[in-house]
Amino acid sequence: MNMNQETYMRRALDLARLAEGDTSPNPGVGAVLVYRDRIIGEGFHAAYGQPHAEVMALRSVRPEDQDFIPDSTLFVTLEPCCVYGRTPPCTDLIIRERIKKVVISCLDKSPGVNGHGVALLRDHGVEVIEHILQEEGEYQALIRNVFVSEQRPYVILKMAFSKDGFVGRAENQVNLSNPGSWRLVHRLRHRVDAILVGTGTALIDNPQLTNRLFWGNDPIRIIPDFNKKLPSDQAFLHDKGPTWILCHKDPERDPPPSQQVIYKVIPAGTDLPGILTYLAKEGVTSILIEGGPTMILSFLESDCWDEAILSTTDRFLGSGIVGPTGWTCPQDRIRIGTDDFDWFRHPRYLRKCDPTG
Ligand code: AOF
Ligand code: ZN
Repeated sequence: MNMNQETYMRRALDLARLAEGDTSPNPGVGAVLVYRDRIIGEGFHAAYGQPHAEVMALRSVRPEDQDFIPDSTLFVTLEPCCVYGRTPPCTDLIIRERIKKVVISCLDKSPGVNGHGVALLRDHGVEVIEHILQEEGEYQALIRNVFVSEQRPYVILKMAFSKDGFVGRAENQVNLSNPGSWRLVHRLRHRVDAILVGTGTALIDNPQLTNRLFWGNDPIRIIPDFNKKLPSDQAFLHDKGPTWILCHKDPERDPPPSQQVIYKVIPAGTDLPGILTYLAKEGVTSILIEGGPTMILSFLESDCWDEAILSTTDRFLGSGIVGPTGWTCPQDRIRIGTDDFDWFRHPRYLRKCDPTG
């Protein structure tokens, strides 16, 4: 592996991450233009509908470096697009600028791209090097690639455990994380399009489910309420954020309590994968499942998840609802004050996992 290629791709990945949560339904993408071991341009896709990373990188080149563009190498975290979306194809730009070498991390599985961007560049004599920091690049593009190739949202499970393995009490709300951790949770909320909780959690916690401690948008709150359990004074039915209530066809249902609340009718008997397919059709590319345990368990049992973030606080509850067990091989662990956060990826994404290691 060429170390320089990795170094520049790492920079491109850093740039891509700057717009985390802002680019949906696009992935975050970064690009770096290098002439003789010197970065002469860099950029990232900042928001959906805004110019792509390649465009931003080329726009950033100073006048005195413009002549070097054709002899530079363009590092992009994702295969350049070759289709007209909200913006023109980046492959056209690369060919027009006569750039001879492009290095990418992974493919864009979007319809019409998925290898065609690479092929088109090669057909025009551009040398394309693939798979540089592929694992990191694939993770960066994963929400987009799962959404377009599996027609379902990317699913992140989030749960908080007490030190003795409980996730809460059936009858009342218990806070199982410290204020420092809340910010991380709000950052997660910013990362996704939507957040889903069961009616049990909604009733016990009466949560707001907004992103108040991190910048950026609020996710859509989604609550499956097939048995009409939600009282109309629920907090999230009355603030300014968007809320979707999933229900079966019910002509007697009261009108939505506010303009931001939308009823989404799902046929009775639709299973969890079917609900996810429905949400993808409604444009939801990623969803954070914040509980409660029954909801999380149903995602685990249906094998409908991609990532799980579990926090464990130093508090003992002594009794309560036992959380799902059997989590081994966290991919990462961070500590925020008294809370440990373990980050798991679904085994399908892991090369190997040694529970004893
Ligand atoms: C790139 N560079 O920075 C991004 C790409 O609707 P549009 O115009 O934003 O285009 C959507 C397509 O571009 C789709 O295939 C998406 O995955 C890709 N995103 N591609 O070359 C970028 N953000
Ligand atoms: Zn593009």
